[in-house]
Amino acid sequence: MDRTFVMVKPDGVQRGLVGEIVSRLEAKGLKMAAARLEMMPEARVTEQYREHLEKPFFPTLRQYIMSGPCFLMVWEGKDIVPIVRKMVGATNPAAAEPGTIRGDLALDIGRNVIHASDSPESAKREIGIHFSPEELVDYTRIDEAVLYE
Ligand code: D4T
Repeated sequence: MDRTFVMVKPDGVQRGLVGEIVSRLEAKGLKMAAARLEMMPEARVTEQYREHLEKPFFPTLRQYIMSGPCFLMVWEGKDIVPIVRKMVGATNPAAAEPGTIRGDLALDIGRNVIHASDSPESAKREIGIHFSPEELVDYTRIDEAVLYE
């Protein structure tokens, strides 16, 4: 099974969207492997967004991510990285298709509710930043036998 890192950002937590987002991923048939609500420390914000450190929007992005609690998760499923990116929708909610999380639940690129890893390599890196191996729970979902061919 493949894994991805998903995070409900502070605007999503404050707006009470954690349940809606978890529901969509669960209903798809994906399996939650870890979850934690926390104020993300600056060192991990910097590590998470290291490709954006020099971008003009980085200081406001860091401030936004540290403005309140985030809900961090690891999810599992076959080909999960592109599947979850599709469910999340375009970075700018104004361009995100209806039916996607950002298309349905967000308006502004600087308040786009959710993060999901963009490649299997990023997923591995991001899971390693935020979770220790012992925090990843290994179990079988009762419907796995009917979810996959
Ligand atoms: P994240 O990483 O938050 O899931 O978003 P994406 O993977 O969809 O998009 P990204 O890495 O290009 O952007 C990271 C993060 O920065 C914010 N952002 C981005 C912003 O505030 N202004 C901008 O112009 C861009 C490009 C939104 C997401």
